[in-house]
Amino acid sequence: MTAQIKPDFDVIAVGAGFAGLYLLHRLRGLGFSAKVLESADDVGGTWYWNRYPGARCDIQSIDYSYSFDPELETEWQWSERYATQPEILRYLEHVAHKHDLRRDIQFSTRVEVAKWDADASLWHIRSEAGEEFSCRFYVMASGCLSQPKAPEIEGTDRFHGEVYYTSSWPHEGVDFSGKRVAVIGTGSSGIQSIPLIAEQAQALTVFQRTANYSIPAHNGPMPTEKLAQLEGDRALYREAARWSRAGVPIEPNEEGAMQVSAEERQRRYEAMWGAGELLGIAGAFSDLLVDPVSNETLCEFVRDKIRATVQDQATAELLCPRGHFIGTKRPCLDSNYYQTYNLPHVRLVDLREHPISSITEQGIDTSDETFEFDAIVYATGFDAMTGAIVAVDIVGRDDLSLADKWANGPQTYLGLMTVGFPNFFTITGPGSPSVLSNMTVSIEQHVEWIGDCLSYLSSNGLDVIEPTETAEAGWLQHVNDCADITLYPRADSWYMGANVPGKPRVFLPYVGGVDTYRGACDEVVSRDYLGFRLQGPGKQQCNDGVVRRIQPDVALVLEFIDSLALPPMESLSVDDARAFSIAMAAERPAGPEIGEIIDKVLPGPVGELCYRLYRPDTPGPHPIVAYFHGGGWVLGGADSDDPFCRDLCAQSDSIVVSINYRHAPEDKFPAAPNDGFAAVQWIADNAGMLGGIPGQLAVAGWSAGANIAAVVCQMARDGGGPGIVGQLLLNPVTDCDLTRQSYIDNADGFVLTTALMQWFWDHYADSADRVDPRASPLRASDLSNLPPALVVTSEFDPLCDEGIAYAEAMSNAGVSVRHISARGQIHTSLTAVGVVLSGAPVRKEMGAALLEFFGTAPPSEL
Ligand code: NA7
Repeated sequence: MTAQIKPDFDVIAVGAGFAGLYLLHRLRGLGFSAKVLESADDVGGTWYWNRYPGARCDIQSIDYSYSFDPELETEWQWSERYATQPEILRYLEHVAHKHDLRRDIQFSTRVEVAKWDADASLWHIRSEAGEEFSCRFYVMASGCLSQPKAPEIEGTDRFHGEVYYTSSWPHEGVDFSGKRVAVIGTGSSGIQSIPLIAEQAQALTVFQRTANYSIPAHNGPMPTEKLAQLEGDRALYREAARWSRAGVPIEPNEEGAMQVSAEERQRRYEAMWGAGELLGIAGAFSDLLVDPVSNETLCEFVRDKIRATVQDQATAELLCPRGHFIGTKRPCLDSNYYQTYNLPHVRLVDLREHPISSITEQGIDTSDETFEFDAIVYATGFDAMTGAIVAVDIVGRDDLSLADKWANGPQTYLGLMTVGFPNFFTITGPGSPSVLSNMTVSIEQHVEWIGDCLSYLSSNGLDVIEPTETAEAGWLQHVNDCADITLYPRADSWYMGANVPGKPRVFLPYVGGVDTYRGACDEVVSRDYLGFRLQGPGKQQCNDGVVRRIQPDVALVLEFIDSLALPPMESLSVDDARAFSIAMAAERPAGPEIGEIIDKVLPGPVGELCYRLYRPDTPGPHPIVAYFHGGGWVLGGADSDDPFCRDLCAQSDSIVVSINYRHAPEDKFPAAPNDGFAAVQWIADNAGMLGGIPGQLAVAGWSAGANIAAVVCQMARDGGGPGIVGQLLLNPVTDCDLTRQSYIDNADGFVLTTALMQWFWDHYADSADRVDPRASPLRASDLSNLPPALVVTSEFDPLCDEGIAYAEAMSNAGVSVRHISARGQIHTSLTAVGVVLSGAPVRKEMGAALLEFFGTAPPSEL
């Protein structure tokens, strides 16, 4: 129920930085009354507080600018490629002045409490000074890196000298001339300030806990080429930024680091080093943030640069980052950072070797040394992303406190709203691209989304909005799915909350990309605010649901396939379909290296059958997996499933024998299961010769191949052997009934279509044959006494339901069955080794299941 009590303001926002200023301007333009409350005594946010020497943005000024005001774009000229803090602050002051924003900003006002009033449908806000306000909508525009983290060092209050925090630097500046100075912390703030402090100080000692990767900014005048690009067509440039991966228009690189020669890699890294752009680091190759081996090549490149720059090699080695992948902690952009250590009065202290035991009256004691200083500078970072938000006591529905709700990590829908806190928005909140993007682009997107949302509510007689639990849980899952395929979660970074003791270890921003994210936000709106509950006097609307259910890397594959605008496979001739599937297969990564691969033939029921044997790189003999490839009984062969077979071989430490059974329409049903059964019998009889362990035989297959595997198990049971210890059925075809719900829900758009499945059946078996249990194993009258099974189904697969039905039917018949439902996967994605990384955990489980069938412990390296 909502009530129509008029609050003081339509909107109150906290923070007068980039976000709050634009929000105020936007809301005014839309006709809302808005007030910004700001704890500082002027505008600027981050750029108001962080006035330390050397403070600059690490995104180029051209990009780190507002785009909403075309006039501003031309009237403001940046003097440098990477603007200094004073210049960025002047820019924000100019914007505030130009749009007369200060009249609606109340400075020196720190918000202490915000409480939702469910009866009146409004927020009550109270400042630290006890001033009270009310508003319909409450927005935290408080920045992602604005809540300084305590240094967490014993004795900080004992020091008698000067103490400075980079995050709240004195406005009048500091003169370090003739002083002995300590800097604690080597993140961006430390790395930017150290060279300038060293220029003044009599002696500078840097206390480093974790060495960070830094690349030279090569700062200077505005780059003419980039300027020309922007000025050529500003609207186009800004639009490209909005739909880019990180909020800066850069062509993504599709090549992996190990796909090029060592010389080419070096050439690209040198170019990146010369370009001096943070986004260029991750962009040098497509896989730097997902593949440890690729990433390490760049880590070592940077370490070599450090070694070449820093003369004292012991210091150089201490400055070489180790233990985290480059990019997984925010890398830095510097001017003369490493060179500073060549100055005779600059010293580096390694806190890993000798931690600080305490700050003393005179200086700093480490575990092995006593230092005396005149000044200590703390560059120790922030309680990022959530710190500033929960610093306000925000109380939502039913007295729920946001700090309590987020105690185990923030839960948001789109990083914009959170369940239980109606009409409360966060700009660049956790779960949005925020700190992994050019902030100005992400800020503008959020401000505009919120503005549009409030306009929608008001023009539809609605005044309360809150996400649903389903939508929020789905988004959190998606945020984690995106993070989990990257190297980010492995680092102890502030992205993970790891820099603040006791903070839950969760990945805070959204790594799926600015473009993908904007697409999701737009889609939510176009689907009637999907996942939001909207209410107004006497009315409400809710289209509940989850906006991104598919795994992020699967979505990329689908996007790529879409971009090819291919004809549907079922419209092709069999020959063309085969040629096409061979061409597609040739483009994939090869799969892992294994011990040996042999192509040979075995005797089939009517002539020889080709097989490919994959042998692990471990001493044999090994158990054997007889494998049947996918392809709807019509397409495929050893090559089509080669990367998957290599992976299965490596994961299960077993020999995999991929059997090339006869294909339809040349050889229709029951040629395939007959070949399969004969091949499995032959493998069982010849296990020793193949290097296998007699009696240790499992069958496996994917799709139509899993159909054959399932049928072979039934034939072996009924034909008195051979003994099969387990069956691995990946997305199996188990029945000819194409009316199950998954055929309807996933009919189109997920590679294997219902129409294509129909096409396969039409080539494979006549109508009368399709109900034969050797074609539709689900129809067997008896499913008991079959080998233990692992059945894997994929959520977005037309075959999903029949796989589940087969697992259930076998289980009901007393067979030991495990079923894995692969969330967000499609029919083809789990076999896409090296492409769909989100499938890796399921592939690992498949390998583990085979090991279990064989009663073997997993090899130690798995
Ligand atoms: P960061 O990047 O969080 O860096 C903080 C640094 O301070 C980092 O090197 C920390 O080491 C170090 N630190 C923190 N606490 C301690 C204690 N107790 N003892 C020793 N060293 C400590 O913050 P910044 O302000 O530099 O940069 C924040 C972001 O602003 C930056 O990423 C840009 O996006 C802009 P640790 O790594 O935790 O071992």
